[in-house]
Amino acid sequence: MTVHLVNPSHLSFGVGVITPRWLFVLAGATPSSRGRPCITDETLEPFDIGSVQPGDVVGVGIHTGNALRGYEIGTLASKRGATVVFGGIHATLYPDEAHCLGGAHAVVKGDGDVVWPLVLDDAAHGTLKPVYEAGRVDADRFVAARWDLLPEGRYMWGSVQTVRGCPKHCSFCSVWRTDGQKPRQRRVDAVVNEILELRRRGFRFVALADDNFYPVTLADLAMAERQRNAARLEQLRALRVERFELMDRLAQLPSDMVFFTQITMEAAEDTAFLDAMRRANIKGALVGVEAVTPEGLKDVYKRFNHVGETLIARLRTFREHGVHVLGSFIFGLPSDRPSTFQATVDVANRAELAFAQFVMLTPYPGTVDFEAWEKRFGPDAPQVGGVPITRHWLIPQDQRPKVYVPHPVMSAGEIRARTQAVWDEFYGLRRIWARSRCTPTLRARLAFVLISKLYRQMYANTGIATDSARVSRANRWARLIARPCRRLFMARPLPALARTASDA
Ligand code: B12
Ligand code: SF4
Repeated sequence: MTVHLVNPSHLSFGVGVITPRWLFVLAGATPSSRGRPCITDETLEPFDIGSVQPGDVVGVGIHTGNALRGYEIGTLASKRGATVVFGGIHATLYPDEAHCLGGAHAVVKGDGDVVWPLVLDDAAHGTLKPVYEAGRVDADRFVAARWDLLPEGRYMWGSVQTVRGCPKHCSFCSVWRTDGQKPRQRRVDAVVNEILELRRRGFRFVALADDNFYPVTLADLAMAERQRNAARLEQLRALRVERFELMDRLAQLPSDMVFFTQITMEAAEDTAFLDAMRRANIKGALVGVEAVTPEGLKDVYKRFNHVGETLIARLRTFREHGVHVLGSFIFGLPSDRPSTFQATVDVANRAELAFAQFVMLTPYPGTVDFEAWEKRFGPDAPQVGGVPITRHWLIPQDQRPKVYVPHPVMSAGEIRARTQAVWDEFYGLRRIWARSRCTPTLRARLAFVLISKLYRQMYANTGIATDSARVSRANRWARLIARPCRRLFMARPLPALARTASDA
């Protein structure tokens, strides 16, 4: 019995930016008695269905965007006599879909770390259950990724998770509902060991694939103090101390390491935290700015963010403390107006962001926005090829409309065109070249330019463009520049690096 693990994608670029972590974690959770798992990441190349034999187990992990391709793989694998198991956020939210459309024999809801060996046992004994309620696993039971199974020369960044869950409750995000609002922080040693293993293999760029790297804010601490809630205060302080411990350990790793993470803007008020990030070589962070107006922030339940000059000052604080920002903005919020687009790109430029992404408000399942959007249609949602658009992920890729929350004054077409224009302006060559000054050498500046262009092609054109010629042009472009880009990220492997910093 061979265990196959497949990350579905309808587009393959040959080279991937970030390692899809779940593949290597599930491989780590596969007992050695089940042999060496075969890993396929279809963002590199399509899955070879011919490699599946009767009696094999095929594990497919899906998020909403790749669910349909996942169902295609599951159905084909099932026809070849394999046992098919689905997992991932989308399967957690819609387990029945995987059964009806994906040939699933079983679906794992929640974290796969602990339940996976059990599923494989049940598959071997013919006692598989249709659904496994795996829930949220405690941080000390998170399984380490098996980086020894990484295909050679394919990825630019490794990915290591340090915390799951986020205490916030943004309306467009499902994380706080699925991963929970209680931060589950991994042991420092476990995190460091994985990073060391990646560095040994020549990875010096590592994404800390966390929902929110800053789960305890100064405001949280102040509130617990005001409420004289000693137990809560102690708990929050312990979490904060652990964050600093982790960053102290990261600071002791080889000095060429570069980390990137996701964080809320509140971290700008905590300069001790930012300084620890800088020492730890966490050189960049995605910050969810989302909106530049108070109304927009209210729309997304993110009133803890700032607007106006304070917003610009907060974003600059990151940079002043050595953390470059990838600002994330959402367009299409009910309060957005045509003028919001230029106002947003002006903020992005004035705040001296290194990178920015401009996404259109998309109703993702499991979010507050999705529920409201689905409810508006009731049973009469418009259909494409017999599929209601409230199940847009089931519409074949070439006919799938880009679904966005309807807007009171702008059509989806107008929002899309204005969003593209913002990408074009922010990623114009002259602007990128000016931004590249944030890097120390000419070589690094050239790398910055190449990466900016790659990011723009991979993200904007394949993500928000509806014109298929533009999408396939962007795909070809991305394929072309992805390989030379990858080389810029790699370092000399250090096979002799000690196992943990404390072994050194
Ligand atoms: C890191 C990350 C990224 C990174 C890296 C992606 C990569 N290559 O891995 C980047 C920044 C590139 C990214 C991009 C995007 N992301 Co993202 N990302 C994440 C994040 C924060 C962590 C994912 C991760 O690595 N987790 C660690 C692994 C170990 O956990 P896991 O994937 O959940 O897997 C566990 C279980 O789900 C389960 N499991 C998973 N698969 C399987 C399979 C089987 C067989 C079994 C048994 C179990 C199982 O077991 C695993 C171990 O416990 C998640 C948030 C989250 N909490 O999931 C969002 C998240 C997955 N992203 C999301 C989105 C929307 C996107 C984008 C579409 C954003 C955008 N607007 O463009 C793009 C799409 C990219 C793409 N085409 O894949 C959404 C997905 C929502 C949805 N319903 O699909 C999430 C949930 C965040 C959110 N705000 O809601 N993302
Ligand atoms: S968008 Fe970010 S801050 Fe908001 S709930 Fe999701 S992970 Fe947390």
